[in-house]
Amino acid sequence: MKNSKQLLRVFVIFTLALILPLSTTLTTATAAVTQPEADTPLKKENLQKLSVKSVEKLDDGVKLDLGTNEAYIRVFADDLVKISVVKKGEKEYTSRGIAKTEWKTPKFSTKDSKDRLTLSTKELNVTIKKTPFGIKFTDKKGNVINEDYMGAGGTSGYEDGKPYVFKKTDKNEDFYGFGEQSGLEFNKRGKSIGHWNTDAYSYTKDTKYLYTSIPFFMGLKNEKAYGIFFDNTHRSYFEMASESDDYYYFYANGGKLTYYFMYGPEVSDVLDRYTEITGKMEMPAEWTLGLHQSKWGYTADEITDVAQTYRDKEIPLDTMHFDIDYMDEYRVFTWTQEYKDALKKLKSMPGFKAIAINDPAVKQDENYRIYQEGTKNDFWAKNADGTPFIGPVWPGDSAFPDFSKQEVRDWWAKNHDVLFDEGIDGIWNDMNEPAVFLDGGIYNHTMPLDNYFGYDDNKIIHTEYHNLYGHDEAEATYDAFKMHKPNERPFVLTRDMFSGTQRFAALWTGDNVSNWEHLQMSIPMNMNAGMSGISFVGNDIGGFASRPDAELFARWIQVGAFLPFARIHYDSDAKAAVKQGQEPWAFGPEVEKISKKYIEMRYQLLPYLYNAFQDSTETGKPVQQPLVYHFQEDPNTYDISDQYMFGDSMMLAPVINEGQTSREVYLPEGETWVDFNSKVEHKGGQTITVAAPLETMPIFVKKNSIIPTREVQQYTDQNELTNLTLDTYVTDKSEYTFYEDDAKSLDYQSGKFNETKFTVVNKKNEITFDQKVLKQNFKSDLTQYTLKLNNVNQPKKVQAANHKYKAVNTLEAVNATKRSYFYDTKTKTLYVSVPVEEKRTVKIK
Ligand code: MIG
Repeated sequence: MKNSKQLLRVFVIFTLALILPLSTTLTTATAAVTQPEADTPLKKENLQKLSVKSVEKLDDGVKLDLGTNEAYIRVFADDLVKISVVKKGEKEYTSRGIAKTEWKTPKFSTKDSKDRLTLSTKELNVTIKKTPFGIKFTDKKGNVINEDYMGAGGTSGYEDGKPYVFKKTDKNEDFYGFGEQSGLEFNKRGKSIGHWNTDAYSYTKDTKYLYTSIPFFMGLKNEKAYGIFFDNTHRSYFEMASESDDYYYFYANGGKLTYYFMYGPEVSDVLDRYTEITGKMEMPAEWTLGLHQSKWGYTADEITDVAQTYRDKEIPLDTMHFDIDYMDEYRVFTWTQEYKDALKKLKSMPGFKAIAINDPAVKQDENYRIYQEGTKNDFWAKNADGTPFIGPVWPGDSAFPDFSKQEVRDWWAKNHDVLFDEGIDGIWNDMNEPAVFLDGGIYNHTMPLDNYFGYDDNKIIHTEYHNLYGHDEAEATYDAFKMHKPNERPFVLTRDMFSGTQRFAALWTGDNVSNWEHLQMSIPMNMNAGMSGISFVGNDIGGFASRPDAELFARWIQVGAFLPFARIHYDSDAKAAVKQGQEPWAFGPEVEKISKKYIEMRYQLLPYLYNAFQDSTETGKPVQQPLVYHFQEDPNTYDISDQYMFGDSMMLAPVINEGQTSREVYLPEGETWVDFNSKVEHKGGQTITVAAPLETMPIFVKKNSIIPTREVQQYTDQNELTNLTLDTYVTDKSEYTFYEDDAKSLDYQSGKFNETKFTVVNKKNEITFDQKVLKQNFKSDLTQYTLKLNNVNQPKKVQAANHKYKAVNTLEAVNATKRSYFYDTKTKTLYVSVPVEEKRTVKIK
């Protein structure tokens, strides 16, 4: 044993010696992407041939005797069933990704015949074919939503310990979801997808294993959607009609066969259910929706200088990030004095928040408190022989906390006072795959597969735990806020996720690259994250590895300003071939102006963005939405990878190709679309070409929308929100329910929020505006709504009951004059200032 440890040590040192110089001298373009060991294909000739021997009725479903195995089919809701196939006598399984385990079983009936057994709810029939065993889901009209594939020899079961399921594929069936995935296509039909959380520095469109594992997807056929969540934390594989057009299948390297089947038919219903099972995100603090700036390797002075430059140039910014440079030789939960001072200085400047990175690896150093405590308390992940696993990461040889243990999570949470006490507002969890700087052999950039977590009498082998490591670290970090900042909304940013991590953390998509392909890839990647319950997602703006040129940065900041999570972040200078900053002003005055314009737009749209997040907390709706989320009746939207909805009303069609100054845009059917820049209106159901010079990103607003906006601020809570502008595009009727709370505390959870519904109706010769208070439990500072009506004719009069509104000549005058209006003849825009207390209908004739 001693020998092997020594060997390991030699290996570690040797490998470190190899890796460290390489990573600092190689340019990013030539560095190979780390990937795990080779895939382990399913042996299709060895599939189990199961059949139902007998049926036992349960309160919430049925238990089937399959001979060597048993199946449980549990009805959790009219459109939700949990399927488990286990070895005889084994229990069903629920991973730590699951948020809800108690379901109120709805009424259902069972019909048992010789060949089949059918469970029926109000929305779904689940028919089980007995020989061979197979499951079919149909709607109440008898349409097949999804069914097991019988042609492979076995539909579901185990092959050499690998749980698998085969499903029939319809020729019209498309697939979305799977969390963070590489590739330029949004639609994942035809793809081989794998889940094994991997530190994939400088990945490409063809890299199979990225940082997260979200074994959930949605199938869409004949305009109807269903979802399947394979609740298995082992390395998993999804062959989505990649081998044959007739079937798809999924399997894992171990664990149990457990999946949840949910029926829409709306895409939005599926996502709502999936995020009910795995948890919805909580309301983010508003400051987290502002712009973030970050670089690996900012000196202490640079952090405050960059922040000050933002203010000097009047480019809005909320947050500076502290990368690993702030720690004392990369010891977690420590500081070097100069960065501590920089933080203090930053926090004394108006409106700045700070986020600190935190890595899981704890430096092996007998004189370091965290290492001492973890060692004394047996808190580390272990080698197969029971000794603590030690592997090199940034601090050198390190131990890895075993986050599967509650006591370790509590301890980890507790130590965050070291960061919070100095003024840190949010935590950024990196390297939590967990990444280890040992490649090849038994390592593949992480721990050996036979490492274990948990307790000696209840071991969780690394193969099972790997994909959950970051999830549990995120929970521990989330708990740190509960412990130290009990009435603040936590902000955890993580690189690693499993299904359900969205309830603790936001996701950034790791070490992307400053090239056009990555800008392109970021869009389908975020849309699929959104289709997997991860609404709070963003990519390093400008790209992390390597450096962008001016044009790429300009295009990237246009996209970046509308990311759910908007952070500019870039790699240390040591790894870049050229000296190039990635602050908005680093590319000269033209790009600075473009950056400022789009960042200001984000800040103007803050009420709209904040409300989109609020929506997500209730429905799981993405913030960056694929078109199919809204337009599933329009098959032209199914494969669109370069356009998306930002919230419910704005469609973005960014330019993502070098040298391009115009582009084609598909306008979904059934709507009228207003070009946000020119105000020209277009009918939906057609593709148009729009001009897009470098300073312009094409944006379209769906007609019959209201977009709440506000004044530009330098940071999100610079001013009280007193005047809300309702940017309105109305053909016949626009409605919007505006949510408002204190934007930072947890008081909203006890009902301290307001909801006001605005209705704008456009009749023949009259436009009316109504506001209706739905909920009022928060002390708002709002005094005025500025109703901004786009593309309307000049009114003769504006009146609410006996209040006559006064015509004024400028926008400033509208804002300064109670009950007034201004018509801009040039742009055909009408501004009406409506006091919040106006309870009568405002009539515009
Ligand atoms: O091994 O902390 O993805 O955002 O700047 C690299 C340094 C470690 C990887 C993260 C990146 C971060 C960097 N980290």
